[in-house]
Amino acid sequence: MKSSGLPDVLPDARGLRVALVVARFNPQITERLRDGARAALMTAGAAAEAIEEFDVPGAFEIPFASQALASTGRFDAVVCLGCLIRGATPHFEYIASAVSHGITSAAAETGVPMAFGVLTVNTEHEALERAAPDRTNKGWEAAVAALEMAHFTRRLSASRQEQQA
Ligand code: DLZ
Repeated sequence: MKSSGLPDVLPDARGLRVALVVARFNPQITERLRDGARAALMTAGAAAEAIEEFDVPGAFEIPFASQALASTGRFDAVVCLGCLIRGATPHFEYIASAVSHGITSAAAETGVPMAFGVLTVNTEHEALERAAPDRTNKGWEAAVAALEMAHFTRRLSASRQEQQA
């Protein structure tokens, strides 16, 4: 049994517009998550110009930026990328909780799927393990989840339109 929950086949990213929201805190990790997310989207067929990247200071700012971007109507999905390290972050629990709840609310309020690519780890070593340059990279995984949910949202909206026709 796989632990990632990812589909066996990469969802098709052609025609989808995706925002990457990347926290600058712990950049040695978040840049790798960003690279992983980009690699997944490009491998899935996304056009380079369909991927837009937005940096924010830290993970705490991710929900606000994601909601603002989703509200523009320009994106089919948002990939949220950040890194919280317990040992180095005294109020780790508060930030982690605010970020996860904030992203959940932002997606629910806008109707735009948002993938959670925010690492919550004990050490930098654990973070590096989750940011390897391969398909185990959590940025890659978040991007694939975002694509899958973008398709889900499109299917749902198409079936609603059919019912109304
Ligand atoms: C302040 C802070 C701390 C202590 N640790 C982290 C962290 O591990 N990861 C992260 O992304 N951001 C951290 N921040 C910054 C907050 O997310 C936020 O940017 C600031 O509190 C300003 O609102």
